[in-house]
Amino acid sequence: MTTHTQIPPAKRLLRTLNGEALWPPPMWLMRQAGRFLPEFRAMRAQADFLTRCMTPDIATELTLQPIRRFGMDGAILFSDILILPWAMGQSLRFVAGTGPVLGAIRSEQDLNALDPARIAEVTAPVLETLSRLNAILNGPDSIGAAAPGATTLIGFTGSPFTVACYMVEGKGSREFATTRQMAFCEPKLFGRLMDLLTQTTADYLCAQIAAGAEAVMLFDSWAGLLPPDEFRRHVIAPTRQIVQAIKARYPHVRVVGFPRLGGVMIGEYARETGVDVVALDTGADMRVVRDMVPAHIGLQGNLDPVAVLAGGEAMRAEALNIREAGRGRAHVFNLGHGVIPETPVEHVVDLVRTVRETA
Ligand code: 1CP
Repeated sequence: MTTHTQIPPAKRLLRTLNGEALWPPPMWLMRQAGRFLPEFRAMRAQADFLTRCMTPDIATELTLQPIRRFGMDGAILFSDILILPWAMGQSLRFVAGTGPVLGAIRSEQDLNALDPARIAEVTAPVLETLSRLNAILNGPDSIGAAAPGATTLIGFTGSPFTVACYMVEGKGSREFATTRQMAFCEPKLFGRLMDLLTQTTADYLCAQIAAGAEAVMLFDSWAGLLPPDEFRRHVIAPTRQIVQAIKARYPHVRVVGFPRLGGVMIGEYARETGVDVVALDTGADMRVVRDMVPAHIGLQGNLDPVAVLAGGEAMRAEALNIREAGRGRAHVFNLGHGVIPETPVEHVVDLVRTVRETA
């Protein structure tokens, strides 16, 4: 266990991930590096999405944009959960208006064509981006609104189940029925895919930590599609394996898990996976969840992104309500899902001011 004295006092997010209950809570927003920022949209024309992820100059700049503007406590790497399957050789394109399109994995043959040995080489630019970001964020200079050394660098991947959803379906979906049917009807094939993802995800997160990520987050955006036993098999078990693999090598590094739409399974997820912080989706009532999650585990979340789109008094009231619900706990203020692209920047400015006001 890392003692708190090793963490610079200014790194409020990292202190919270290590279990301290700070007031006001540190904050960052899922998808904070994104289309709602004019400076992000200005850089979109320069290169397509994958190129932006794979070019350290661009990915570093895009990661820092929300830090400069808002002084967020966390900087999340500009990347995507689908970089990992792409790095193993699965075809991937991002189509404007449609989202990601992948060459779907449906057979042993498709699975055998993936090559995990490529990951280290293909993701080298991502790791380079992380090491540059670590040097900048921990360097002597302020980053716009953020004081020197105050921002925590967050690496991430998708969780195996959520990444498998995109790999099998070949695109986004509301139900991921093809994927879940494969899990039921072809458990061997699906199990092999899940094992491959569990191993490569753990390795990739360890590589991100070695490169400079100060904490990591596992996005399981589609966890809530699964019935309880499948949730245990495809969400809890692989997450536990990944957390164990990380902790075996980096015992001090904190892991945030986001079992989106996990509902009543959140308590079991918190107790069984070993994550240090559970990120809550919009529908999870923090006043209920705080009693389901053991007290030593932190909470992250969970303002409705639509409240930030709406702005004004309704947003401020709901933000303060959530801040209050986390009082006395290690709580990272965040949204319940990503920032909506149409969100006015001034609403985010107002949100940051509201969460940080002391009362
Ligand atoms: O510019 C563009 O049009 C590309 C849009 C975009 C961006 C900015 C995509 C495509 N991904 C990202 C960045 C991204 N994705 C980050 C970066 C850091 C940040 O948060 O600011 C992160 C953490 C993600 C994670 C991600 N990608 C998730 C998990 C979180 C969530 O939103 O549930 C998922 C499901 C994806 C897949 C993905 N990538 C992109 C899109 C549009 C999608 C969703 C596809 C779908 O299901 O319809």
